[in-house]
Order: sequence, then C-alpha cells, then structure tokens
Amino acid sequence: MTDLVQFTKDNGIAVITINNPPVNALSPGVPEGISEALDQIAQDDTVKAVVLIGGGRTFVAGADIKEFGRMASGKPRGAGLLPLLLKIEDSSKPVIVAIHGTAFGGGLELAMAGHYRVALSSAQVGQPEVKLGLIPGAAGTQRLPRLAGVARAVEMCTSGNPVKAEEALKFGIVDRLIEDDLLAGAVAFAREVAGKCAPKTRERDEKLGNVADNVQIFSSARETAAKKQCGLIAPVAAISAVEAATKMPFEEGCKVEQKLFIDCLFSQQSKSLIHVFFSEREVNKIPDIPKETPIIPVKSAAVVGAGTMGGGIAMVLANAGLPVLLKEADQAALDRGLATIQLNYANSVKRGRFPQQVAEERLKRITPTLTYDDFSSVDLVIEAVFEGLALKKEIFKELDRVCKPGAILASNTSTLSIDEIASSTSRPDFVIGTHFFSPANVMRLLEIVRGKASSKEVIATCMQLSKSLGKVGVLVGNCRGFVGNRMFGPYRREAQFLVEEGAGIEDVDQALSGFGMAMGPLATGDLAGLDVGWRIRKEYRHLEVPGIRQPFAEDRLCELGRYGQKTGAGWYKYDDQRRATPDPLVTELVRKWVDEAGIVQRQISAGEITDRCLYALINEGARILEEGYALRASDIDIIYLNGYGFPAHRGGPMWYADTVGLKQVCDRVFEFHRQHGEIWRPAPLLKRLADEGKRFADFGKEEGAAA
Ligand code: 3H9
Repeated sequence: MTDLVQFTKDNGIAVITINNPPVNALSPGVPEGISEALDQIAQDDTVKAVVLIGGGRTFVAGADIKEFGRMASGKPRGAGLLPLLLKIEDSSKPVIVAIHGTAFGGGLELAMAGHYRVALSSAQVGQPEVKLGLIPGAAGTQRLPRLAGVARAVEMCTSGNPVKAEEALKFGIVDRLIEDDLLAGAVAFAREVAGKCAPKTRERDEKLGNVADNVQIFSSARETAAKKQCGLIAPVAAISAVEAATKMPFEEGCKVEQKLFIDCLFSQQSKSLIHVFFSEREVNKIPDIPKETPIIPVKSAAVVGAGTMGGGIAMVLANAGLPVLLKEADQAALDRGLATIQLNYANSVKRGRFPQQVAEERLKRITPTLTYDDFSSVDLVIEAVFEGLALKKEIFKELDRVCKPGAILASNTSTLSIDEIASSTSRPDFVIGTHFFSPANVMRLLEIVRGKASSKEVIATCMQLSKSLGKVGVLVGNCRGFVGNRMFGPYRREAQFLVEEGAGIEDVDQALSGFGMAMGPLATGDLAGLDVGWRIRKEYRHLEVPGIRQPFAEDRLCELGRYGQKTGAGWYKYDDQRRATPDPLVTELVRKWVDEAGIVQRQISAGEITDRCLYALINEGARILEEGYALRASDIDIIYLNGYGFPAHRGGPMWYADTVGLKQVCDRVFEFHRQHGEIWRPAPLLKRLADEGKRFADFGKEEGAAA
C-alpha cells in the first residue's frame, strides 16, 4: 500500500484512510492505495464491511488538478479512477464512505461508488468540474442522476455549485448525517449494514425519470446554459453526459462521458480555467512576505467619507462582522450616505439575499459620526473621500494625530500616490492603499497598494483581511492608476478612437461582449460615469505629451451633461429603469466633431475592434509587469477577472495573449504603432518575450522579476 492510504481494522470493520494533504486530492498513488486495501480486505474473512474516510481537514476535494496538464499532453500517470470505482461498487463487503469537509469532483464520484455515504452536517458535496472547464470524468454524470435524480444532477454538473450535507441527504446523495464523531458514526453504520445486500449505484434506475420529463429538463438546461454560460463548452457537455445516463446502459453512458470529458480536457477553455484556479491561490504568495509574518488583529474599523465608495466599503466591513465608524464632513452628506446604505440592504432583503434581521444587524454595526472623536480606538481606517491629493493629505495628517499607534491607515484612492499620502503622516509604514471597485459591496477585487514604506505586517494583514471580507486581494505597486485602471485607460482610449474613426458605438461594445467581456467598454463608461474620466483628464492635462493623439468625443459628451446612466444619457440613452437604447444623436454628433477635426471615418471590422482594445490592454500590462508593479502576469489576470468582467474562460488578458502567441500579438502591436503612432509603441517586455518565443507566464520564473 502507498503512504497516501492506510488501512486498519476495528472489530470486523476495515477502515481505509486517505492521507494526501492538504485536500486529499486523488493524486497518483491514492487510487492504487485504495485498490490494494480492497484486495487485502477481500481476502480477509474477519472483515464484514469497509469504511472509507479522509484524514485531515477534508474527505477528497477531487482529482489532482495538477495532473490534468499531463493528461492533456498525453502523459497521464496511473490507471485513472473508473476501474477503482467499479471495484468498490463490486465489493462483496459493503463500503461506507464517510464525508467531512468537501467531497468534490472525483471525491464525490469516489463516494458515489460506495454502497452508502454518511456525512458530517458541515460537509459539502459537489461536481465543480465545470468551473475548470471540465465535466465529471469518473462516471459522476452517470451515478449522480441515479442517486439524486436527473434535474438535480443536471443542476449540479452545470453550475458546479456545492450542496450542503443536509440537502445532499434530502436529495439521496447521502444516507445519514453524523453528529460529532464521523469515524465512530461510520463504523456504527457499517455494523448495521454488514452482511446485508448492498445497493450498487450503477444498477439503480428508480430516479432516472421518464422520457417526457427528461426532454423538458434537458431542453430547459440547454436554454439556460446558452443564456448564462454562453460560449462555454463544459456546461453543454455536462448536460449531454447526464442525458446519456437516461438513454443508455451505465457502461455506454460512461463511454459518452469519457469522450466529452476528453474533449473538454483538451480545450483551451479548460486550460484557461485551470490557470485561473491556480492563479487565484498564487496571488496570496508574496515572495518577500513569508506566511509566518505577524498579522495585526483587526476588530474594529472606521471609514472616512460616506459617498458611493465609502458607504459601500462600510457595508463590506459591517457584512464581515466588524463594527464601523462612518465619518462625513456634514450632516446632509452623512444622511445621504446612510440612506443609500439602508436602501442597499433593503434591496438585498427584497431579493432574498438575506433576511431582514441580518440586514438590521449589519446596519447596527455602522455608527455614523461627524467627528474623529472615537477614531482613537479603531484598528483600521479606510479613507474614501473625493479624489484630491490635498484633501487626502489633510485627512491623513488628522488620522495620524487621532489614531492609536499600530492602527492601519488605508486609502481607497484609485489614482493618487500612496507614498505622497503617507508622507503627511509620521508613520508611513502603517499607510497602505486598499483600492475597492465599485460597487464595493459587490465587486470581488481589492487592489492592495504597497507604498515604499508599507510594512510587511500591514501588507500581510490587508491580504488576509481581503479574504475575511470576501474579496480577492491582489498586491500591486504604487503607480498612477495602479494595475487595473492603468491598463483600463488604453483599453477605453482605443474604444473611443474606434468610434471616432467610424466604428458604430454598439459595434464596439458588441465586439468586446462577443469576446466575453461582461460589458462593452462604452457601456461600462456609461455605468461608471463618463464624468469620472473627464475630471481626471482635466486634472492631468498638463501631463499629456503634445502631438500625441487623445480621444475627445467622450469629453464633448460630458460637456453636454451626458455623464452616462446617472444623467439618463451618455454613449447611450437610458430609461428610468436604466435600460440602454442606442442614440442616433451621438453618432451624428461624433460624425460632426470628427469632420471638424479632419478625421476621415471608415468601415471597421469586429476583429480590428477586439485587437485594438485588447492589445492596448495587454501592451500596458506588459509594461506594468516589467516595471514590477505587478508580481506576476497571473496577478494581472486575477485583477481583470475579478474587477473588470474579463471572461474567466479566456484566463485573463496576459494569459489570453500567451494563448494567441506573443509573436502574433507583438506583430499586431507593431502594425498599430505604424498606423497610429507613439501610443502604440510596443512594450519592451512584449517584444523581448515574443523574440525569445516565451510567454508572459514565464516572466519572473527564471528571470527574478521585481516586486
Ligand atoms: C475532478 O475531480 C475531475 C473528476 O471528475 C475526475 C476526472 C478523472 N488538486 O483552495 P485552497 C490545492 S476535477 C490539486 O487554498 P481551501 C490548492 O491549489 C477537481 N490541488 O484551500 C492549494 O495549494 P497551495 C474537482 C488542489 O481550504 C491547496 O490545495 N475539484 C486541489 O480554501 C489548498 O487549497 C475541485 O475543483 C485539487 N483538486 O479550499 C475542487 N484542490 O496551498 C478544487 C485544492 O499550494 N478545490 N488544491 O496553494 C477547491 O475548491 C478548494 O481547494 C477546497 C479547499 C474547497 C477543496
């Protein structure tokens, strides 16, 4: 038996324990170990039943995702899971699978091959493969409908969402919940069923439904997938695989599943989503900040500014259970801010997100104030006032005076220098940027901006805090716009140029949403408020290099009071429900303005639209990476996936560029450089990696990128 699997006996009951920390993934050696244990058990007349359990914090979280790369490159290790699952199911001694933590993917498939499943009530089960661009590949799509019914199996395999133990019991996936001691409960259960005829999941058909109902289930699932998971291969494949379970014998169904699984495994979508899985975890690893770095306890917080961002941040903190002081300069602004927070909570209750009582508890944690009087006791302050350096410096000076030593002073600035802000305090090591994205209580991204002096403890605390706030924290360097907005500038610049050069407004948005972006760049501008960029451009006009082309149509729209959704008009017109319709007036105005500027409009293809917007994003990303403002290309991907609606199945902008091939991306950037001038100068890193036949993903691995 391998080290990864142990086998003991407890008075006639064999206990097989999987020990492959941290999550008992089914890495090579685990299936083999279980198989060997079963062989020994089969020979041992003293054993009457078997318990299969996971050691450590969880049962089995699935196949070892790291192995998929090998499988896709034709070098799989081990015999796969299917033969083992048949062996378990065919065991003449009942196998009881004991579940704690998570039984996900291959873990649930393993469990379903057992004759019975018992679980702690805190456990969860699920088939999350679709989130990796895959479908269950070890008969999950065949056994799950036999246990839980067709509709439930389709739902679980297409959404990938976990199911709590209590529900799993209701659905028939689990046979019994165990209160405290899982092993003792499972062994007791095993004694009850020992010697009795054990059901084989693959032979059960009472939940496979009838043709008429199933036709309905599959067609509505396909419709939903086409709407909500448009362009994704795996959900559709999962539906077909479950459908096969209803139409053919188990063995045939398994063959259909295998073929679909392999198709998905070889797809770029799956490779991209697996990249996202590992990148989301990598983002927490900061080379010069070890895991053991002390964390500053954060038990209370304060937010300065009760506007859209400040109010949203106060909600995020309160939602995570922290008491929050919310400060404004005058009563009217404070009242407005609180009213918005109340409305947001009321809307969440109306939509069924949480009960009224939870909303009230959260609201109670927010204490409005007009003074800094109680700031002396808080552990963390987040400043979220209007984007003006002088004002922010004044506030930080005051915070420095009133806050206790050791309190973290954070700014939610989206453009200003953290070092400049920190310079107004006597403790720049306790100053950091926490850049939330709007709406702060909804968007998952949190850029954590490292100032020159920010201490390691402060950074580690903010990274950990981001998790407890339900955010994805990404550490970035202190440059203008940091990572996300610095890249977003060239992306939106190109969208505007394209309209000025003759592309239709909707054509630009549709090309990018067709690529998979949650929203087109112009509609995004309308949502965020066109005036935001307009004000920033006015403030930084002195930095513009003479002779470098700037887009101007959006500024003209702002001059006409068209700020986007909030004024009922921007690039589009909006009704009182904020539904957009195209506005021919804008097209006409843009044509007139560009005529006056001497720009000759032309037909522009969807391909040119996506290339120009995305390659502008990527070219800037390459500069950021080379300048060391992002730790890794994959960190930039995580920023774009969580803050800017970049499609996960494309893996993020830098990964996407790698999949296109940097040579091709670079050639196109050179072409745009020739056509449109200096703004398109290829980033040196892009050129170098393209010349060397490398990828962004390689950068830093062998070259030691700066942090
Ligand atoms: C599958 O099963 C296909 C089948 O149909 C069979 C086909 C033949 N493999 O997330 P954490 C690592 S597909 C390898 O931070 P948590 C993870 O990278 C799979 N590694 O912990 C991290 O490493 P590091 C279906 C894995 O407590 C460490 O474990 N299953 C795997 O926040 C800790 O992870 C899934 O999709 C894995 N399967 O969350 C489940 N899982 O420390 C994927 C984790 O070096 N996993 N690692 O950064 C999860 O959802 C979460 O990890 C889990 C724990 C909820 C289990």
